[in-house]
This record gives sequence, C-alpha cells and structure tokens, in this order.
Amino acid sequence: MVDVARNPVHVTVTGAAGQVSYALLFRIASGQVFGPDQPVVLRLLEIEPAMKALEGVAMELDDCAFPTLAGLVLTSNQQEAFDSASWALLVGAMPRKEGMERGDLLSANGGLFGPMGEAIQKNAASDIRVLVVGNPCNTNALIASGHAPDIPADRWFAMTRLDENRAKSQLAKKAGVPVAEVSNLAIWGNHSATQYPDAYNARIGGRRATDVIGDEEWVNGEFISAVQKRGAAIISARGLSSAASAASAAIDSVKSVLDGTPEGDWTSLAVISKGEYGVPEGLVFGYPVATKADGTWSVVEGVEHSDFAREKISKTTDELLQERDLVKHLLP
Ligand code: NAX
Repeated sequence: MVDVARNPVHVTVTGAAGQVSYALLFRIASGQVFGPDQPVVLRLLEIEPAMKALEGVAMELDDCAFPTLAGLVLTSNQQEAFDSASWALLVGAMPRKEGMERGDLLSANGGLFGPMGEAIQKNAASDIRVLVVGNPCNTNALIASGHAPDIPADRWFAMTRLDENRAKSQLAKKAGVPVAEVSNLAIWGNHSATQYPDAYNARIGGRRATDVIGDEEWVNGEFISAVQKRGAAIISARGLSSAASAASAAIDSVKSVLDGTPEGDWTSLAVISKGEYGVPEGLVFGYPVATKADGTWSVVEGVEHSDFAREKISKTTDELLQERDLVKHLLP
C-alpha cells in the first residue's frame, strides 16, 4: 500500500503526449516502477502545440485513480519540468518516419538536447539519473550530458534495452524456449542499424546460446539483421514506430538501475565510455552493464570477442564517431 508520508519521487518525462509516453506514463504512475508504497510525481514536458493533447493524457491519468500518483505537473517550460527530478526520461524528439535518414534526425534533434542538459543540471535533484530514449539516443545523450558537466557521468544512460529484448525474443523463438531462459545478451554500440547484438556471449538455460542453436549462419546473418532492422520492420507494418515495446524497455532499463542485475548476468545500456574495449573515451556506447541495488554499476569486463564481433563493434564505433562529428557544433 502507498505510504503517503513518504517523500514522492519526481520523475520527468519529455514528449509526454507522444505515443511512447502514452504506453509509459500509466505504468510509472501505477507503482510498477518505483514500487507500490512509493508516491510518484510525474512532471510532463511537451512543446506548446501538444499541451492540449497532454491535458487529455493527464485526464486519463486522473481517471485511473492510481494511489501511487501523488501529483502531475504539465508544462512546456524545461526549468519547471526538471525541478526536483530524480529521474528524467528524455523521450521527446521527432520520431523516425519511413525513408528518413539518420543524418536528418541528428540535425533535427541534436539542437533540443543541449538546452535540456543545462535545464537538468540547473533544476534536478542531486540524485538525478537520466535515460535518453529519443533518437538518435546515444548522440542525444552525448549532447545533453556535455551541457551538464556537474552531473556525474555515471548518471547518464541511453536506451539499448529494446534491442536487447528484441534479440532475446529472437533467440528464444529460434531455440524453442521461453524468453526467460535467455540471459547475458549485450547490445554493443549505437542504437541504430549498426548495433552489434552479441549472441556468442549470450546464454540459453545457462549454456552458450550458439551451442544451443547450432546454426552459425543464422546467428551471423538473419539474427543480427532482424534485430538491427526490427524498428524499420515495425514502422513498415504498423505505419508508426515502436511504442509499447519501447515504453516497456524504458521501464526495464530504469528497474535494472534501481534493482540491480542478477549475479552473473548483465543488462544492455549505452553509457559514457571510459575507453572500455578500446572505444574512444566520451562516446555514449552500448555495453553489457552490471548494476547493483545501491545504484552503482559497471561495464562488464573480460567479455571475449571473435574477429567477426570486433569488426562489427568497430563499425558501430565508427558510426558514433561520425555522429559526434556531425553534431560538433552542438557540443560545448
Ligand atoms: P511521438 O512523435 O509520438 O512523440 C514525441 C513527442 O515529443 C511529441 O508529442 C512531441 O510534441 C514531443 N516533443 C518534441 N520535441 C520536444 C521537446 N523539445 N520537448 C518536449 N517534447 C517534445 O514519438 P514517439 O513514438 O513517442 O517516439 C519518441 C522518441 O523515441 C523518438 O525519438 C523515437 O525515435 C524514439 N524511440 C527510441 C527507441 C529506443 O530504443 N531508443 C525505441 C522506439 C522509439 O521510436
């Protein structure tokens, strides 16, 4: 039962009237993320033209009468949105439409994230953690964190968990086992078509996934390509980009940071690289990350890669370097 005497946790969600948020807000408000006894204040940021739609979302949140929802702030003002926030889920951005190139997205979205970083640094609570979902999420996180130098680097995450979940589901289907049996699945690099979903270090029922599947051609070809192109496949089938699965992955990401990963397992998160696995320092790079319930985490060391994997990781690293180059003017 909700403990009304407890201080509420303030959670900012940007792009709150969008389709990912529509699948996300109700789950946060219901207590699924921060627990059934923890009151939550949702601070919802939108651009002015979407404020009316946001009011509709707020009415629906009210109509759920969630005991854990202690307050709602609807605003188009960034300073107000990030005030006292312990978590900021940066979902708001322009979604990729069919035929749109990554470069177009970069220029459209890059400019939004610098001011957001500044507003977070100025207004958020001292325990702020930020998860960037809005694409291109790695480079948006790079820009936002660059504009918030006083916030420790280990508080910034970009979302690769949807790719991990997609990859786990593909492996489980191929092996004919429940998805819960798949562990240790890391997404390396960029949340884009160059990402490297690593089946070689993944486990199915504790055994090497590749031994269980026994089909190297599928692992190196169809599997990787299905995960890399899943976002595009959903756009082509639904006419809209992934929403419910993206919201679910955002919740998984936050819960992994709050609750810790099981011993011996890890989760996929893009974090600010300290140079692990030869990746240039400072890039926001997808790694296997082990988290602890006290909020600390580390990039898992000692994961071995074949030449094949190294080549894939090098390709996604190059793409992130190119993206960084393209947004140079937006970095401090
Ligand atoms: P929608 O277009 O439905 O919603 C985006 C919302 O953001 C809109 O309501 C818009 O008004 C708002 N917005 C735009 N600029 C803003 C700003 N400066 N401040 C506050 N709000 C702003 O997109 P949706 O489908 O919800 O997708 C949101 C983002 O998530 C997109 O960038 C999309 O590419 C990204 N995705 C990322 C994923 C990941 O795995 N990292 C998975 C899926 C998802 O598509």
